Amino acid sequence: MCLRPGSLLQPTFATSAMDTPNPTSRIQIVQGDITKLSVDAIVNAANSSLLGGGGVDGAIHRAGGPAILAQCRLIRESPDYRSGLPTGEAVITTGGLLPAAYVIHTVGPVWHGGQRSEPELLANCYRTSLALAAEHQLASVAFPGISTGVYAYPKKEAAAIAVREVRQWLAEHEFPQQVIFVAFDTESKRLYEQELAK
Ligand code: AR6
Repeated sequence: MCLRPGSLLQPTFATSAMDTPNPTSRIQIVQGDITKLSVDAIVNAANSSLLGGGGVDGAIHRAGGPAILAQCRLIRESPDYRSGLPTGEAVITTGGLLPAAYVIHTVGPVWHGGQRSEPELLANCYRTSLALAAEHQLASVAFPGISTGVYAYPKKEAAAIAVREVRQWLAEHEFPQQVIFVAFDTESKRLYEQELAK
């Protein structure tokens, strides 16, 4: 499914979580700008400062307005996050002016060749984000390719981890009911499709 510029994605929920034994039926792939998605939460590939940056982080803060940054600043003031959000963890804020109600901010690993626990840390991003979505009983959550831009994680390996973790989560949990992988380019879309076909 492609998103036209300016269009909003309205995922359809043809089935409920409880009558879909196959978790793959609760996963969708779309190509486009994640900030346009009308879902319960979009996930942000943030940095540990939580104070914004480039890539999808910049796009989310631009489109969502200052309410998101204000809540990120409050989170940073809490004792747990004084020195930033650790890699692999996740926090939730309002979606501000976005069509999405919430933004789940997670910090992916910087790719250093794969020997610095990058796969485990990336898997943690998906699990902690999904856990927050479940805690808030969110029906639909959209993920960008965490770490696959500025942080240089190889896209194929990242897609494999993303699909594996989401499938496993959905097989064991009712929430979120629907997960959307958002590919920013056709290459990423193809990689998600290949992984989902396995
Ligand atoms: N919608 C969907 N996907 C997007 C969008 C968008 N609007 N924009 C970019 N992508 P990146 P990272 C894709 O660099 O690698 C920031 O400065 C992009 O093509 O945004 O985790 C943060 O503040 C890529 O596949 O995140 C951190 O400092 C994916 O989103 C750092 O970058 C992630 O690319 C995080 O780096």
